[in-house]
Amino acid sequence: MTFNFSFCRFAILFSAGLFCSSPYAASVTVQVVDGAGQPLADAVVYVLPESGPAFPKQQRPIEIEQKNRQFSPLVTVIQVGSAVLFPNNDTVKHHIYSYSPAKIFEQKLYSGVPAKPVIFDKPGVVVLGCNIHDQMFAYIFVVDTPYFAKTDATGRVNIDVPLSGKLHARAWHFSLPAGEFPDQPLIFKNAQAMVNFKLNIKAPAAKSNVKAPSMPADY
Ligand SMILES: [Cu+2]
Repeated sequence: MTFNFSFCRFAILFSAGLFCSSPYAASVTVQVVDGAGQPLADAVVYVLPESGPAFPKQQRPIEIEQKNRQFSPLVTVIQVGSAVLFPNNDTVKHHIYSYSPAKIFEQKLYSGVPAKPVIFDKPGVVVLGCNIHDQMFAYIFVVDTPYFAKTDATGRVNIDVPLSGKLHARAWHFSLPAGEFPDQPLIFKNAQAMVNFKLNIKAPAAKSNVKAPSMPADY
């Protein structure tokens, strides 16, 4: 009896030790679909604390290339404060810019890899364009959390998160009406949470149907 009790206590302590030594304690599974219930690719999902201090920053090197007169990838999600490099891997020059309030910048006519990355210091949606090629556009979604993911064709993502206080998840897609960031609280059971987002999008917008941003005359 004593042995069993001790063993049991040991097992609990051992598991607790493993649990605590992991940087992540819980996992969130998210399914994103469009208005017709079809899996939605290129949706961004991110997890935020409901109150209290923001999550710490995790810096990761980010690149958005220009290739075949397109930006790649179309959608990039980054944490506030991240540095993004925009290498031009085409033989033609590009002049890239954003006039989105979250980040106004331009990199004038250049080829190759710019010496300096661009720092994105405010959360929000940044729409990239090219002053030479109107068909070029891309989205950078800047979030104030290191816990984010982008859906693939299955519309499904897993995000590992620390289990600290109340958390909620948000979703975003470039075809959503401006300013819409659907939000849901996360309810954990055995360190697992599942959330479904049905976004207010009639059908995933074909890339060619999305209008490229144009540079305003007073920019
Ligand atoms: Cu261009």
